[in-house]
Amino acid sequence: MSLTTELRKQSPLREVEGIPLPAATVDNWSQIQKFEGKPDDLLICTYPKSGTTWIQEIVDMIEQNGDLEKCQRAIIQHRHPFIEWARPPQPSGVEKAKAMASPRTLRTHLPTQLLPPSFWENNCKFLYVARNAKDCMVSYYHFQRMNQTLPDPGTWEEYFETFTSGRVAWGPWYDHVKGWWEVKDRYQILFLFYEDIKKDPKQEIQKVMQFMGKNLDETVLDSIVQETSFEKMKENPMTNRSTVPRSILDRSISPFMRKGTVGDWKNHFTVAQNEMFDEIYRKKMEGTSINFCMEL
Ligand code: PPS
Repeated sequence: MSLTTELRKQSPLREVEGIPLPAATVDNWSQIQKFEGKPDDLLICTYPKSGTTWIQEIVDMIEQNGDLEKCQRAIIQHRHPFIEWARPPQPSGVEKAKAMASPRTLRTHLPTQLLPPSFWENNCKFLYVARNAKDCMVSYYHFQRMNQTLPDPGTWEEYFETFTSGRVAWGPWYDHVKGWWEVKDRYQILFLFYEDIKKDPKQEIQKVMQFMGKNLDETVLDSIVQETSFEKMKENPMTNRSTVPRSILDRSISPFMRKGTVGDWKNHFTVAQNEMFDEIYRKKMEGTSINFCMEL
């Protein structure tokens, strides 16, 4: 059996309250639930493939006052502990977060109902980035093709069904986005859209800066806009995942920094799939005021 097949077999998804999660995360679940958020934590929250890496780099550039060299201190996965991440014998996300000095910036893909309760109790700051469901699906499909620790996505037609029915790691897109949208006015939550950052990065980066309580001048902001562009981050070994072994992320199948655009779904969805998805989406998202931009 090849290493790739071996990895995919070893890493089935298991469920917590009906949400599929990587098996190692489920094995570590009691530690994750007991995790102690601190009042000065900033938690970056996203559904997978919604621009997590992008907002992490933006946040770190703001934190480091635009000093790119300081952001090069470590690969992005190591700068902000991923709280539910576990791959023994490596230290888990919880262990890394506990070892980190405050103020901490952490990241998660968890839906609201699975978040460790202390984050709510301590009124931490949450930065949520949402991306339209169709582009998320396309991005996740290519990621599952290249990520040997996630289930093989099969054909695009098969994946369309898998994603649409929410049988992917971290569960259905609809409930994730709705869950965070519904609590956004009750907690310290800055809710951003991938499409808005793409359209007007400076304006959105300014919102992040204000939310973080920072005040950077125009030239610094301009350089953050430049350094966090897709083109720059694709070439940056600290953000493009090129240091991850190919047995885990196989870049010969698809790059991690793939296209970074709004509307790539049009190159994947058939007319019939689009109609079917719109109908399911309408039902799943009924009653919510959230609006997505599907193309720029
Ligand atoms: S993960 O695995 O869940 O952490 O992935 P995540 O970082 O959330 O999402 C990856 C997608 O975000 C795109 N990306 C960017 N788009 C625009 N600008 C910048 N700077 C940027 N950085 C990352 C990345 O290319 C993935 O999207 P796709 O559509 O697959 O290209």
